[in-house]
Amino acid sequence: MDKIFIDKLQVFGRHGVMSEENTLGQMFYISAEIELSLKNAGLTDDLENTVNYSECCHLIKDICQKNTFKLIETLSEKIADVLLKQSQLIKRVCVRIDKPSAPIGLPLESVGVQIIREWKTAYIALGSNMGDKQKYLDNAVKAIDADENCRVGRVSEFIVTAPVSDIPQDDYLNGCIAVETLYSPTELLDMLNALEKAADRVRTVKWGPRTLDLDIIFYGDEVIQTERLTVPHPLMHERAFVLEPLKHIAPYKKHPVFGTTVAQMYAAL
Ligand code: A4P
Ligand code: MG
Repeated sequence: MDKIFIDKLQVFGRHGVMSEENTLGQMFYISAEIELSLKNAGLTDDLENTVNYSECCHLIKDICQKNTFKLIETLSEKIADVLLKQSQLIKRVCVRIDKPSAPIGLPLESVGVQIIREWKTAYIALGSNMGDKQKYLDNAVKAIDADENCRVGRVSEFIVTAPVSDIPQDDYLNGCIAVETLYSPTELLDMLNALEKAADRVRTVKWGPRTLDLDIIFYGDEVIQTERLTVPHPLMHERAFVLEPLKHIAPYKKHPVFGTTVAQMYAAL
């Protein structure tokens, strides 16, 4: 990927765990690599098609000067977050902070941190079979898009499906969306669970009727198995109500474990 880089921007700041660091302050050297495609800008010679590095430098300077953090980890996290939200063109940033005057009492050139943060693509399956189903799904898509750490991309058609369950219940309305997100998988799950809760979802029986169900189908190409979360969703490949709408928006997306595409999984059902 192409990059814009800022090398060792010098900013005076008051970050540190020691109280004298917060009062006296010291110099921080901040570097950033901002990944985006520069081709369009190169072909058109138009600043609109790239990111203004001067603005980025001033943003970094402001974050460093207007806050006092104990940790340069926090400072780097804030800088990465602001840069990633600065333009839709930015996919990934690497932020490095050098603190050569850190009060360590040993001869060294510099200490510091370096972090890489990026927009990840997640696919989320939506389902509802109670109340105004269309409204529950529409509101969920709107709420996800309104979250500053998410950008909704493609939205599938919503389709009516027969319930897959031993419990008699109404037909479902199902859909899938692609979301660019800065959340980690568990943060994304927390956000989705909060939206389910806000939609008056009550968990009584597994696979029972629900106002709103939001499942993470894929998160990039990550394979995750924790107590709270399994990604890819363990039953997605067996479920037409997931695969059919997912095929509308991502037919060639590959399952990171099976290696088959969404279209192939759907055809195999
Ligand atoms: N959890 C683990 N992995 C994930 C993940 N990838 N995404 C955990 C979201 N949550 C995940 O989920 C229970 C717990 O699973 C969560 O608290 C989370 O920590 P839940 O939403 O309360 O339970 P659920 O939805 O009943 O279970 P599950 O396994 O998500 O089932 P499905 O696949 O959602 O099935 N028929 C039709 N036609 N359409 C439907 O949408 N949905 C279901 C539920 C059954 N039949 C259906 C439909
Ligand atoms: Mg669920």
